[in-house]
Parts: sequence; C-alpha cells; structure tokens
Amino acid sequence: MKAALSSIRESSSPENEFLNDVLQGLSDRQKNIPCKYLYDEQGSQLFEKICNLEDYYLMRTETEIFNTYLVDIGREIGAEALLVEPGAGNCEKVEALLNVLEKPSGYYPIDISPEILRQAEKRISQSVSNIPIWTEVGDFTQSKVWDNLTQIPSKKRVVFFPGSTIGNFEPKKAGQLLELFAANLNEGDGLLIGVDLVKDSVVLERAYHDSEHITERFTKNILSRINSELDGDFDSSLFAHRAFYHQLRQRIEIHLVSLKEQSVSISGRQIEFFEGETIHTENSHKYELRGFNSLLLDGGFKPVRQWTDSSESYAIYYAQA
Ligand code: AVI
Repeated sequence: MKAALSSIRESSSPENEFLNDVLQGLSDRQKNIPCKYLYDEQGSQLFEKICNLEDYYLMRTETEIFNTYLVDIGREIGAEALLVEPGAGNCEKVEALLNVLEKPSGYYPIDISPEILRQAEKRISQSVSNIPIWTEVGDFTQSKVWDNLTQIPSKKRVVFFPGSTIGNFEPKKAGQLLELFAANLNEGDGLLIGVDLVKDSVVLERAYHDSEHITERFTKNILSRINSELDGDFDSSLFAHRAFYHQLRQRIEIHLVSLKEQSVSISGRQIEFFEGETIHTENSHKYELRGFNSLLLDGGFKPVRQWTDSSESYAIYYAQA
C-alpha cells in the first residue's frame, strides 16, 4: 500500500513584484529581466522540451551519472534522511533517489508553483511507498520560505539541488544561496548538487541556441508573459534570441536583441530600445571541478564526493554542512 502525509502552506509574495522587477530591470543600463520569470506554465513546459533536446546535453548527462552511481550516492547520503528539494521540477531524479535510500524520513519540495507541487506530491506518493511529503510554496531564495522546515522531524536533512540550477546564479549569489541552504541544515547534514562543467564553447552554445529553436521560444515567452500579465505590447518578432559563451566569466549569456529602434509599453510605461540593444535574460555559469569545490567551501559546505560522466562534462557533488 502506498501512502503519503502532506500539507501545503502558502508563503505570500508582494503582488506587484513581477511588475517592479521588470520595470527596474528594463531601466538598468544593461536592460535585464530576472530569469526566475521565465518559468510560468508555458515556460516550464518549454523547459521540459529543452531537457529532451539532442543539443541540450545537461539533463541527459546528469541522468546518466545518476543511473550509474545511484546506489553509491544513496549510500553516501545514508539512512533516515529527509530530502529537501528547492525548485522541485518534474521529480524524476528524486523519485529514483528516494527509492534507493535506506528508510528516507520524508520529502520536502519547495517551489513557486502550487501546481508543480501538487503534481510532485501525487507522483512521489504513487511511486515511493509510505513516504511522508510536506510541500512548501515560495521562492526558495527567500530565507522565510525555509522557516517551516524546522518543524519537520528528521534525523538528517539533505538538500537536493540537481539540474545545474546553481549555474543560473552569479557566483556571489550562488555562494549566498549555498549559505542559505547551510543555515537551514545541522552539522553533518548534506547537500547533493548537480553542476555543469566548462567545456568547448561550440558545444555550450549549441545547447542554448538549439537547432529546433525551443530555447528561443523559451526566452521569448518572457515577452508574452509581460504582455498578458503586465499589459505589455512587445512584438516578439522584433527581438532575436542570442546565446554566447563568455570565456572570461565562464558563462553562457542569453539576450534578446532589439531588431530595430522601438518603444514598448508596459502597464502604461514606455520603454525605449535602440536597434541592437539587448535585454539580458539569463546566465548559465559553468564551473571547473576545483572552482566548484571552492564555491562549496565558501558557501559553508565540505565537499565529500563527486561523480562525473566519462568526459567530465557534468558533475554531481555530495557535500556536508
Ligand atoms: C535551469 N537551468 C539549469 C537551465 C540552464 O541550462 O541554465 C536553464 C536554461 N535556459 C535555457 N536553456 C536552459
């Protein structure tokens, strides 16, 4: 028999945060929009499509590492762990992990989308026997969203952060995010984290400028979202998707390039673009193994083990708080 305990708690966020962030970002010298806004329902569906693209090697490679070392990873985590997953996504990996762990004490996904959490809860309760599930709605980068975790009984907490999401944060912010994770763990608790590694720029750029143009649709979806939610009038055909690898910063940068001089209205405010001006929508940082070890140490974690694919294209780390 399969059973699940659950409760959904709402963490409120300012109603007009999206509008404020967009107007603020578009008034910066380098126009930008925070990448968290890429993930409405349509954006999340497009991101799932990206994950299955031939050109986008990240998910495939991470899954390969998981499949190869799952038992080993499970042994490293140990018995009676509560798995905490910030940004739960489609749960495929946590499902396999929960099934290999010795007597896991529960699953605690945190996500901005109540719908994603409902799906996660349904899926995990069907596929993992007798696992208590607590879901938390909110932005996992906000410390208050973690407050309820202290009420959940567990011998050991392990933050599970796959998918190289850490790469979407600038290194300083990535360090602060790791500090936030560490602040919500006790000494000896764990962090299991996936990260994309530095590699040939042609391979990297192809992953973010795919031949099927799904990444372009994913990026431009932010403009449709502004149109529908913030009363905007972007014409997405007047912007081009650009993704390039910045060697010095070791990151893919994604921009939308204005194809002509134009003026766009958002909630009654006019935003001017000159031809060739860009909106910076996303960074995806790539790490060297040594560099990521340092980031973990700076964030308050002691690296314990790491697993990579044969060409060292991607890594999964286990670290202790
Ligand atoms: C979620 N994150 C790890 C993806 C990445 O590779 O940086 C987001 C993405 N953006 C475009 N393609 C994928």
